[in-house]
Amino acid sequence: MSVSHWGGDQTPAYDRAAKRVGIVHFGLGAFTRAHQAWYTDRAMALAGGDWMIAGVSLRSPDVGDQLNPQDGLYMLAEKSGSGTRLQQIGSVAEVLLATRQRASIAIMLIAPSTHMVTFTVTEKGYCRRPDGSLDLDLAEGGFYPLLADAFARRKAAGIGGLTLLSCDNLADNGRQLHRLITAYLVARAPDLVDWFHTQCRCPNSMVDRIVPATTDTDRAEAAALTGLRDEGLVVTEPFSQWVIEDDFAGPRPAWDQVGAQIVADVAPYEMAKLRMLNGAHSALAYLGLARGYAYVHQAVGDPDLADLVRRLMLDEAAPTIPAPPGMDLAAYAVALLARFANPALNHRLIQIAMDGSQKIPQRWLATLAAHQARGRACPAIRAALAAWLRHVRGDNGAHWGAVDDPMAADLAALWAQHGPGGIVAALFGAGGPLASDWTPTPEDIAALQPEITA
Ligand code: CS2
Repeated sequence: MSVSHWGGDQTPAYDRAAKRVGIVHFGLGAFTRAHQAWYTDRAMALAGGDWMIAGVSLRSPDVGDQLNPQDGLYMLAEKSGSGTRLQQIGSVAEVLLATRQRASIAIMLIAPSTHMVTFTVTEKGYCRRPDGSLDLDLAEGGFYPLLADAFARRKAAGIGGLTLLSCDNLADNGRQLHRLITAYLVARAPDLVDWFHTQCRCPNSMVDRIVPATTDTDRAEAAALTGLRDEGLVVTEPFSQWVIEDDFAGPRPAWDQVGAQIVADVAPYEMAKLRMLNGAHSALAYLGLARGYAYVHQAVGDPDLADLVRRLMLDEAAPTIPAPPGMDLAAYAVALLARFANPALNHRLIQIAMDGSQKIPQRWLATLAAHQARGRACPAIRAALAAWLRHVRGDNGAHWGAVDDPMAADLAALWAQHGPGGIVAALFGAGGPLASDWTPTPEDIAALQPEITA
């Protein structure tokens, strides 16, 4: 195995102490450390700028406990079959905890040098009700009040607006963020709505890098290679992609000089990524767990499942997607299968299976709806949907533990009430919590029936 060590030549090529925070990031988990922080680190090394990132954790002190004692520094391990490449990332300044450090967060958010607020709070972090509207009660415990407070102070002090960049796997993530913040302000601070609309921007973005949760084994391996114990270590694949809509309220890091694509329209990239990569991922998760696999590379190594996700991507998802400029969707599917097969990542299926109720609308239901409009069925997605229904019934629980989903209790109650004969209509039919543009037809229900009755 080849290893590039963490060493002198890998330390940040800029003076961290002299740089100011330019970005406040909500949800500085492993994904952002392997993605946005890595782009920002290289952008500062190449083109300069005050773009240090201050992370905000809303509830858990864990990330701050890992990174603050290390002065925000951590290692990124890119792993593939041919070896591990370790780099040190220097773009994180510190991590603040919302429940304890509200005043410091406010100072960060209103600093004139802060130009961007970025988000990886996961699908459920946007506090949407099943119908997509903002749940105001939940929103009070999320990022919304912190933003409203910052807007009020920036407005009063005549400081410019912010670029608010969602980096979560939601369809139209920027538009959704804009709509949800607007809803919060209308309810709680209507005098800020105009300021927000005129001073701030919420570009859409598509983010892509596979980042499994770091394990103690990963930390021990890295320590053996470097001689340094790194609590903030993140593990990822060599591939990464970031496509951002060219719609900023002010300056931004030179992300485009280090591989990010700044484009007029993100939608085709986002549809391809959500429906093909994430759609296949979720299918592998539920079908793979049911077959006793633990990792993505094992599931995609099963010829039946490989065939199923190939069909899901090429026959079902791809025809619903306008080809993104310069991207060939058939080649994209081949590349995705190779990424899933990466034997060094140990990407847990149970990690992907989490929060299915929040994920499947943009991953599967949008594709189902597009085909339904043309009178076509999607057998691969249907099989995946049946596997998800069995998963949330608790079929994998003996081995994998309780269902991890904000709707777990509602899903269990619906299963208990409706049973296999009624669950599909109860969930996806009119008025159901996952009702969407796709309405299951009697044929869909009949096709799903045998698989969920088992
Ligand atoms: C995965 C994603 O956990 C999941 O739901 O599908 O985190 C996936 O690995 C990333 O979106 C890849 O960019």
